[in-house]
Amino acid sequence: MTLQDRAYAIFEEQQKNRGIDLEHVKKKLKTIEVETPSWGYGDSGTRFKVFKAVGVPRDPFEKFEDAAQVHKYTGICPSVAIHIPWDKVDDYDKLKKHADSLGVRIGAVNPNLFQEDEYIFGSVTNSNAATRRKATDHLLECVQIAKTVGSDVFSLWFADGTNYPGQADIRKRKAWMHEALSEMYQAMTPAMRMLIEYKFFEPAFYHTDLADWGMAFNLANKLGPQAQVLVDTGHHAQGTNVEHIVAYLLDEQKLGGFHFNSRKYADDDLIVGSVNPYELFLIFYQILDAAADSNAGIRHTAEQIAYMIDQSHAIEPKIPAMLRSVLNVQTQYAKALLVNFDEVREAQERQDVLAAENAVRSAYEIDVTPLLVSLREEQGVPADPMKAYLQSGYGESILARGKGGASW
Ligand code: PSV
Ligand code: MN
Ligand code: MN
Repeated sequence: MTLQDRAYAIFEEQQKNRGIDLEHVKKKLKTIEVETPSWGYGDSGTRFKVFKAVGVPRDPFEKFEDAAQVHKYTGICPSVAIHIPWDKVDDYDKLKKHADSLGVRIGAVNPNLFQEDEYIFGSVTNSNAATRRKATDHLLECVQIAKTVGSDVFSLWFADGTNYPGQADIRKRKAWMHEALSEMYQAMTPAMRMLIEYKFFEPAFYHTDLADWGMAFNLANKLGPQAQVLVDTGHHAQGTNVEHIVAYLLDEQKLGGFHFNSRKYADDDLIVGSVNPYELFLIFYQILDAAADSNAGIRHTAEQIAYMIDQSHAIEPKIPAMLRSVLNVQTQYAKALLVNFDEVREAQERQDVLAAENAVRSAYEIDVTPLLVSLREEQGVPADPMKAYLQSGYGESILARGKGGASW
């Protein structure tokens, strides 16, 4: 018996004693998929400078090659989000085939409405009708691209907002946002979903057109069932109870997906789980709770969640940083699966505050290494994905690409 076999046998017995069936836990762990973003493999930086690294992909095809490495070593990242026009290619079918050949697929399509001079005062909310038309046409172009590459998810984030009181008509902009998204909604196939992201500030500092989950939720409700809210974990004010938002949106069957990342102060881009792993655990606790709801619609919403990473690393080597992120997500998901929900509910019914809190927290405190190693053995991926990647030589081989790769 190897050390791991012994560790797993003890782990299994401990969990059995806690009332947890590890076969069920493993089954759930085998179904989670975490999408990585194409822009996470390119050069990145801050508002002040884009740092140029050696070995960064020079085009979307190479971004997919790097993303395929993350899938190869973790087994849970079979899709890659694209950002248009950052990932604009002449032949999307060729990109799709390239992804297929690497064992991955194209995931969410992210329209980019913040990089052109014309969008300085907004894109779909610009008071200039021609600019709004151009922005809306870009959304429609993205629907066409999604049809070509076989993707059925859109992640929509708008940099639209204003910097000063009186700068623009907030209510008109609200109507224009709705108008543009309605046009896009109409163009979608029935299988497609539009995930609407919100962010409370930056780049606008006075008002942001979609500033919080309530605005995204209201808009999604008006648009229809194929529109849902995307929770980017980095887009909240300090102290926001993100897991509460998650539970609320799940209950309303309007939670569409996540952009995972961490932040200590303002926006995003720190490795998910690096700053507050307990928050990530508590998000999964809410999701798993909803996944067992008696309401089939809520269960379905929980099952359909698109888990995506939204990080572009500036000071870290990009592929290992993405591996770290994915592994952090998997670890917290595994821990949340160890919550004994009956125990929580019984304590809630008794209004035993400490027992209820303990039932949740105690799962978080468990070291899930033996479980994950056993899972990876079953999935045919390395027990230590990070170590295996670092020893693979891939990181060295891509240095031949030189400097000057794609940004974001
Ligand atoms: C900007 O805040 C941002 O990080 C949003 O979260 C988007 O999802 C992402 O960029 C890609 O456009
Ligand atoms: Mn995001
Ligand atoms: Mn962001």
